[in-house]
Amino acid sequence: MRSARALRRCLTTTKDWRAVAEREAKKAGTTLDALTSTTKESLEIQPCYFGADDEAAPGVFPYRRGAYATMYAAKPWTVRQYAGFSSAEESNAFYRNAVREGQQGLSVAFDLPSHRGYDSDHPRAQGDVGLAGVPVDTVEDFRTLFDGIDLGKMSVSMTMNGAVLPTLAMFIVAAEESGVSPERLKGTIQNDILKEFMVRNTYIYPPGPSLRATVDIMGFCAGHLPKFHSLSVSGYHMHEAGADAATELAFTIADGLEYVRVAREASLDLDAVCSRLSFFFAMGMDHHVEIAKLRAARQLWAEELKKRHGDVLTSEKAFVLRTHVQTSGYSLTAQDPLNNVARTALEALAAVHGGAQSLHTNSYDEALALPSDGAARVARDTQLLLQKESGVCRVADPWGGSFFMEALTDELLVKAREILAAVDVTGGMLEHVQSGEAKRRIEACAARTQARVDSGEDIVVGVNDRTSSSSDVDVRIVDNSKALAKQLARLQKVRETRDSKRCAEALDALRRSAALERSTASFADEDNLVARAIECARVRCTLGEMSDALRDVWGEHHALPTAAVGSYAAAAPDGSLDALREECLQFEEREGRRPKVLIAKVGMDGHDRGANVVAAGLVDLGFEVVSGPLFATPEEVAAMALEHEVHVVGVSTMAAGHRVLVPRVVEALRGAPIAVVVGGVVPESDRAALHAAGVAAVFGPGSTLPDVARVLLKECESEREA
Ligand code: 2CP
Repeated sequence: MRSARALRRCLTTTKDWRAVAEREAKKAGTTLDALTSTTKESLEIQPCYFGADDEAAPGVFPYRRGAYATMYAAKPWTVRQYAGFSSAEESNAFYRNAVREGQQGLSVAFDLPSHRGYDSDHPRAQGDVGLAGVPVDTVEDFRTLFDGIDLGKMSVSMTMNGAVLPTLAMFIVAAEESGVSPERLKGTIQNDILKEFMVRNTYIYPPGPSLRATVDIMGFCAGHLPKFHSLSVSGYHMHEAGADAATELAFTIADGLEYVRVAREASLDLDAVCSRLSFFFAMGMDHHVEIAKLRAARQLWAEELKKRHGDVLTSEKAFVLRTHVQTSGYSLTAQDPLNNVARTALEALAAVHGGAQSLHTNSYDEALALPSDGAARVARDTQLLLQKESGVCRVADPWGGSFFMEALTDELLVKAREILAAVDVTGGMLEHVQSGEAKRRIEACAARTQARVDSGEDIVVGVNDRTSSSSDVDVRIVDNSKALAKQLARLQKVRETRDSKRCAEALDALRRSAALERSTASFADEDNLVARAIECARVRCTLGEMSDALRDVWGEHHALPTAAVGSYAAAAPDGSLDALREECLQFEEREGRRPKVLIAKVGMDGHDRGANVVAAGLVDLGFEVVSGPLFATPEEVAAMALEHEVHVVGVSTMAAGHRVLVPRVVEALRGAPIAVVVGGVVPESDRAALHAAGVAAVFGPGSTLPDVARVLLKECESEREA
């Protein structure tokens, strides 16, 4: 029976909820009463349900049940598909069409050279321009990208971390030149550099100065762009790199807390900063765990923020974790790709039941190539049918009060708090990242997961539960040469028509401000790095020039490859690796050395989960493995292979650069007794050309480590005999 105290609390909460819900309904242009809906059966559905003893309510601290009291009943989540490819013109046409067909927010994917701060005419950029996103060199590219789109109305998310200062500056200037002042801009910049050092790898500068750029952006946005989210604290990439839900949850919240800590140290207005912090999580296939993850994330964030900064935070909005969600790319399979439609729908449903504010649904062909138009349409429509056909928008937190879901949420909270406490012990997330501890934990998770899939303990339908499958779908092939020619011509024109003296002065000022020892984070500070980058963008300095100016002062970050040696073998069933280990031993006895492989990343593609898992697993089997650095040129890869006298080079490629870059690796090794194999996202239609260029084998997503190892051993053997 309920105690009088519990009843009082319950009533208090419901009253709190009602007040917030009425406010929200008014903001959404309706009334709370109007949010009660009726089914075909004349059943009445209220916007929220409460248990008798239930203290928790959506829209009320600690927000476990939702960021908003009325959730989707008053305003559905934003359908926000991440896209960008080839050129600003083509991406603009794609966006305009998507908006016409029901997309509600934009999310820009930049190409890899832009991420790493290279103009499209930089020698290192060749092979990657316009492939995994749109190239942006100057303000003119931004003007073209958003042509015909009202930036005062449309919210725009930009996934950028490395070259974040030039990108934000060029966006602001392009908007100004189209008549939209900064205070009207709505949207988000990812600007989450900590996770780049852990998993995503599109950093440019060392952690210290990178974090300084982050804080200057937080400060600048808090003062000048009040509707714009200055940071999207991202767990997504941790999930994709193999982190389990508790690790993704804890590390993401820890990253967020680190940003708030440095913002406080810089004396920024914490209410303004926290009210426009946003988050970004992945949704994988473990349905209930993923729903619980978002519920736990909101509660953990609100409670930790209160504990650490409750003495200065006064705005309610500051405590609310609002999040974008993307369905998992890692869960998609190259085998039977149409099955991915079902996977994505299930993951999207988890995001919605978990209470996401904004959602990207992946295309079914993404394990094969960049999304085709048809696959992108199915992905977007998956969200539209959830919003418009399924009835999921009627009620907030439909899982609230479920014995199972509440217990799962509590258990995840306990696990995440344990991880958070361990991070605190090491001195916070910056320390945890710099020591490599965070990356090691995620890589160990990834190796264990791979071993469970390879052994069949975890089933992936179409991959390890049957012997035959198909990958027969048409995929998008971006013609890099056309995109490059167009881009280079526009860049050249800007360089020829601008005032070079003013450019040099603006770049000097940027350099001087970057060299200052003191904080420049305040929006009122003329040395604020966003303000300086805006001056550069106005006079048409390029993204590469601004990035180079900062490189001059801050230097570059070079990560050492890591491999979670032992994790794969520890998770593999007893005895399952014995035969392969024996073959490696026999090779060593014959040759006097172990089979030796260079695992290489080439071009601007920083996705290293697969490369790291393979490298660590091969060591567990008895190979000698050299892990190459990220972002190597084909010629650097070849030189490293020769220097280390490997038998085989395994090139890992995830971002479509393989068509140009891999043949260059083969060419640079011509005449040497070294085979080249490729692993990653390689469309079926590209395989023949790779084989014709001299590639010995191609491994797509879903290849098991033992299968890869067997082929590598064979190649080591034939190179030895050659
Ligand atoms: C929302 N609103 C409501 C309600 N719900 N008003 C009344 N009743 C409700 N029930 C209001 C909000 O208060 C807000 O107004 C406005 O509607 C918009 O809502 P929101 O919740 O702020 O949604 P949003 O504008 O879509 O913003 C969502 C996020 C934002 C998460 C806060 O940061 C975002 O869109 N992030 C997207 C990040 C992204 O696209 N990342 C791409 C990653 P006010 O503004 O007046 O308060 S690409 C990934 C790849 C893989 C990569 O990284 O490599």
